[in-house]
Amino acid sequence: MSRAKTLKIRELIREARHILVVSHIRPDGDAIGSLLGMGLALQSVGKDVAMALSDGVPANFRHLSGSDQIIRRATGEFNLTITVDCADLSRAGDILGDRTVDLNIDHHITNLNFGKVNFVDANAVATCAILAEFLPQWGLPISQPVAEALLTGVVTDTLGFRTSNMTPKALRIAANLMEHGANLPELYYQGLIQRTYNAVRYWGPALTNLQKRGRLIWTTLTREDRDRASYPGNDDADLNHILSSIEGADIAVLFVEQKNNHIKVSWRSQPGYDVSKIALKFGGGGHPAASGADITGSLKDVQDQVLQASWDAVEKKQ
Ligand SMILES: [Mn+2]
Repeated sequence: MSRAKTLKIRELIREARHILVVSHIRPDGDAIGSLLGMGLALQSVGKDVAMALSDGVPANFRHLSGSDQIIRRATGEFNLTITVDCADLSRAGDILGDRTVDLNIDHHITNLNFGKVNFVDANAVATCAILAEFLPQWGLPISQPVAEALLTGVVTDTLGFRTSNMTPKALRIAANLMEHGANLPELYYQGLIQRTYNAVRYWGPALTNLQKRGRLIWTTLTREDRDRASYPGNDDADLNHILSSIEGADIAVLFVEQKNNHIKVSWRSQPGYDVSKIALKFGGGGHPAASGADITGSLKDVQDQVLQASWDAVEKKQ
């Protein structure tokens, strides 16, 4: 990043008094970590900071200090508006309203550069990794709570340092955050390993009914499964991580039944496939290795169509 941009950001921060920091809907560890890392660092130099997430903080990140300050709606006037980990404005939900974004900090290659100043590094493993590297240069210290927030984002976005974009630099950044007091084993456990009893019970029927045809595997999570397990969300409770660990499965498809005749479908694939192309056919999108779509129709119809398209992709490769 250029020296001029670093100085510009330093100046923006120095001159602002009331600052709004925002991250994305359906927040993950990097969204919450970068929001808290930026927000708490700004507070520590005397700024008046509002940290906002349209969907609030999920239960599994409420151990992070400062998470109780995160609000869902931003009211009042701000001199500086910052987004973190948002590739486009719609990702912020309805928080921004007609506010313009002064500073856009992100690591998504698809970032639309919607800020007045854009600090986007697609080689960074997480937005938290960018902050860990640059906060000190912007005049913001890395306290222990800031280090804990940032390490959470680095650990979760890399699935525990094992995504294909991992670099020696990312490990050095993590080591530096540990030196600032972040407890890696604890944050790793809370961000990636720990699950609720109900979430694992919810997986039960889907694992029992797991199906396989050649190198394609699939299963379904129904509304009834959720009710029986008293699982509060409408997502897959990370069952995808288990499906993508199965040997010999090139493409894994998971159907999650929703209300009103909607089925959430997600694909995970081994290298050499691009499941975003399949997702795109059904109005969805994503990455080559991980994609999703929200499809209207009965479970049976959606399964028939999606499995046919997914089977075609597996067969084409063979
Ligand atoms: Mn991220």
